[in-house]
Amino acid sequence: MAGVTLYHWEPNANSGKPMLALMEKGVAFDSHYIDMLQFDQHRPEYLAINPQGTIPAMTHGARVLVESTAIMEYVDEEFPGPALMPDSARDRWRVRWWMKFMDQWLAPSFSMIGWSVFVGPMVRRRDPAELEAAIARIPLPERRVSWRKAIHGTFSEAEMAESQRRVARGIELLEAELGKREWLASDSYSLADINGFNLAYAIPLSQPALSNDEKTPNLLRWLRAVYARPAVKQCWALGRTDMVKRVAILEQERI
Ligand SMILES: N[C@@H](CCC(=O)N[C@@H](CS)C(=O)NCC(=O)O)C(=O)O
Repeated sequence: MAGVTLYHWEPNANSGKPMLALMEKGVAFDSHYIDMLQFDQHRPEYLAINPQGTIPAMTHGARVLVESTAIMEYVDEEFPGPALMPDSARDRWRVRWWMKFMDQWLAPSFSMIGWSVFVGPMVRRRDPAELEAAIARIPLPERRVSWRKAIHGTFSEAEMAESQRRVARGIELLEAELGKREWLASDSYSLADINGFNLAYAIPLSQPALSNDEKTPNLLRWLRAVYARPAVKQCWALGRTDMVKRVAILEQERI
């Protein structure tokens, strides 16, 4: 059988999606940790796999796959193991609706806050000339802009306010949806839950005024239920940064 190699950073956002999907399916894979904070994703060895210089990427035999959500769908269809898409067309539509909403509208706002609160401060202390050289090696021009803003702390107030607005709205929508059923998009655990958890696992810690057991009981119930899954524990155990270790908040009985 052709081997699977996953190039990923932490179990967080886009990298965590295929990591967790593979683990839920029980697919063995070679894990290549790409240290985003050391700009490994822009080194020639990795650009030979994904010329865009973004993570994650997966190889399956001679196939090279990029785009985290599309990789998850590939993993679900290509390998045996528990189905991660529901049976009915309506529920599959709902899974895809949520994944599109998160990937396109909500995740970029979480990501801007994450870059400004964690990623920027983690790399900012380094030698400015070294950082400029690292930025110059980034293949996508729009990513050069984001990295500069993260490093220099120059996301505008309006940009940050819009991100915070979207995060608040996202929390409301998740809470309402999770009041309707056990899992996010259907009565069975699906790719929408994997996608959503990667975005939302630290919400009670990062947005304590908006999300806690009193204000968002359904969201908290769901976060704890996802975190209780063996594959999720196995996946988050691979986390190396303090950012990802925030998942431990879900071990508290009351938040
Ligand atoms: N749409 C892509 C986005 C990938 C992406 O932006 N990944 C981030 C990490 S979550 C990244 O590579 N950031 C590092 C960089 O842009 O240099 C996907 O879903 O795979």
